[in-house]
Amino acid sequence: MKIVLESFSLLILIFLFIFGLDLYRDGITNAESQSSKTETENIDIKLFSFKPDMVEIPVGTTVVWTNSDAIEHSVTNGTPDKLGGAFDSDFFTEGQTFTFTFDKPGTYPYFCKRHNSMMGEIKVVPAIP
Ligand SMILES: [Cu+2]
Repeated sequence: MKIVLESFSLLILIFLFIFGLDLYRDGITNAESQSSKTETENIDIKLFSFKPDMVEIPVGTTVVWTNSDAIEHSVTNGTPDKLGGAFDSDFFTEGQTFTFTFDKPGTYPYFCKRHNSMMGEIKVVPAIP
């Protein structure tokens, strides 16, 4: 009888341990996915292109461009024919970043002033309550 009771309590302990661990993991995953979606968006500049080149973000998001090319690029709002004027990083080089926070919904095309074939677009949508 004693052995049966002991194995039973051991089973409960194992069950609680596994279940508790899962809840703990879920909590961490949720916190991570929320913060990365609502606060910052990272764009890599590599091999003369913006990766990803099309991004949709909720209003208030900060976008961080990181130059991974050993050459200077810019992140300039608008198109080579018509500047947008909302942001312009000017030239920055390998390892440097440019950061901009989008406070107004809208579509923001951008390009590199030195390599006009480099183009991207930020679509800013109203925040989801
Ligand atoms: Cu460039």
